[in-house]
Amino acid sequence: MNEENLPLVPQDENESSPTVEEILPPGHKSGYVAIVGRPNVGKSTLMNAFLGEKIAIVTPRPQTTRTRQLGILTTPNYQIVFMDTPGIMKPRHKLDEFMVETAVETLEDADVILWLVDSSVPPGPSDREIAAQLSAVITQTPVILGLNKSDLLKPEEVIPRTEAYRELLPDAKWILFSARDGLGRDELLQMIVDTLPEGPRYYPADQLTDTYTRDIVAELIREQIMLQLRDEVPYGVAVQVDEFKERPNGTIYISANVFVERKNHKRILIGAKGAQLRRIGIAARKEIEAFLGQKVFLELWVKVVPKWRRDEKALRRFGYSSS
Ligand SMILES: Nc1nc2c(ncn2[C@@H]2O[C@H](COP(=O)(O)OP(=O)(O)O)[C@@H](O)[C@H]2O)c(=O)[nH]1
Ligand SMILES: [Mg+2]
Repeated sequence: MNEENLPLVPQDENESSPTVEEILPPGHKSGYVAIVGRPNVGKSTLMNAFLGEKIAIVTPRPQTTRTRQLGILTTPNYQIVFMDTPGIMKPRHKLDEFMVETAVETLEDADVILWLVDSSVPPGPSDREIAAQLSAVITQTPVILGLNKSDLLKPEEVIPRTEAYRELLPDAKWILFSARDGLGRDELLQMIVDTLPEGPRYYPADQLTDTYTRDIVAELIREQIMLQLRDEVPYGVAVQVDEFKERPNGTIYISANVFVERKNHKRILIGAKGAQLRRIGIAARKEIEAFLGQKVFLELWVKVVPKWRRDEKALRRFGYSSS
């Protein structure tokens, strides 16, 4: 723990003291930062890197993130509430619509918008569309253009690529950085802090997210499914944890349902003699144990819900609905 993360008010260990008034330094800054951009530019990677914890799942596949997820970074001088969002793209079904709506609504709640792009490739049509949307809000909400994946850029590409993106939104502050390597990341964080308004802490200093532990566990299972299954199958998967119990020996027993859209997807997920599901379960269990810091016993049940991505009721049940 570095000095910056030390609690400001020394806490008496024997006393949980919610009544103690928080003393914040003068000029304390705070606010909501929406991380937006097309799928796969590194939004979730960056949020996890800022928090130093894996709150949001990350895979090389587009459209991994489905809901808005908070990541709260508290230091003595500021509190940033990052809002990781699904990528903005053309919707093909109700789940996509929900994902895009989520991302767009998040813009309205933001004090600062962090627009991420993948600097290793030239701007594409979705980057242009997002830029057009942002140019309508930049007069009210400051936008920072974060050119991510600088580690993949050749030196001679730096200037033309940077200019190609900057042209899309000339009024935005910008920075080239790498979420993965960390180059430029601290400078980006400083840029965000400089842009934030003065304000109070919105969340307790030790709170990292508002997502329930069991929902993060479900996401960690879905992450392994995204990583281990090919083609379309993982996009039709939803995961729900339905039992989460600590046993007397300290092991956590978790039972989760994995919903798929078709019978043949269920067969693929389970694999020959259950081998595929077992691999997914083992990998997910390791991730969950790292996250919880406890031993985990994980059971997965695969169930078919035909066409759930187009079904309002099923979407609500799986938490992919705003109403
Ligand atoms: N080379 C490189 N890859 C990155 C960087 N940031 C993210 N990635 C990779 O890009 C892919 C998508 O990342 P993710 O955070 O899921 O993107 P999101 O869809 O925008 O949330 C993953 O494979 C990441 O490991 C970076 O700075 N450099
Ligand atoms: Mg993501």
